[in-house]
Amino acid sequence: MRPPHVLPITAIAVALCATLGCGDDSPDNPHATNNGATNNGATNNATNNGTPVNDVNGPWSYLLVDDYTPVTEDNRDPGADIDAIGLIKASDGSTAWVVKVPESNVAKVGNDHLEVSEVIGAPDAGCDKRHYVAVGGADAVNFLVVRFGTEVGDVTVESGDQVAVEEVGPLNCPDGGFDDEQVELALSVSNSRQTWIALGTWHPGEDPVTVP
Ligand SMILES: [Ca+2]
Ligand SMILES: [Ca+2]
Repeated sequence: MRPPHVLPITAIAVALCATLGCGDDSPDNPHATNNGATNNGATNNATNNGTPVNDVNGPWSYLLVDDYTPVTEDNRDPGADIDAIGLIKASDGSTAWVVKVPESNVAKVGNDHLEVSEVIGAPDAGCDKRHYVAVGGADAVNFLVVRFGTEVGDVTVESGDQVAVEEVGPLNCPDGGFDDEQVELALSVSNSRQTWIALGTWHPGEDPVTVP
């Protein structure tokens, strides 16, 4: 069974800790580390280079996109095919795009679109069938951790903002676009990248996910 590696901030997380191996920063599952011992409700004691950070309350620096898409066989674009991710700011309606992908795990075998930097910037895939990353789907723990920004600097995720994933599957192109899996993504935010706060799931065609 796929581990529930993004957990709400509850006592359940403490109980699950022993099972999930909290504190294990192994590359293939780096975000499965909800360290219950450090989640004291409103006062979150997770640290980043020794500096206390607060994961429970925003603003948050990082967005985690977990790919739960069931993958079909012989697929050269396994899982979600993400062109871009926009952060629509509640403050002024502007959109910040991804500027960094500090952490990821993307399916490598048989994947024609495994370059994670393709998610950086405004949408540019169009009908070209390129300039996106095929994350890999639910066959493994496949994910992207991203930061948003503008030419001015980094932009944080705040309550009321909306996260808009640009997924290229159902493109309306002259050749009919291309078939895609039943894409499902789970979105979470964090500052420490050790504890993740779940925002909810998103499927193509749905409205952007609003940050609570
Ligand atoms: Ca796909
Ligand atoms: Ca792109």
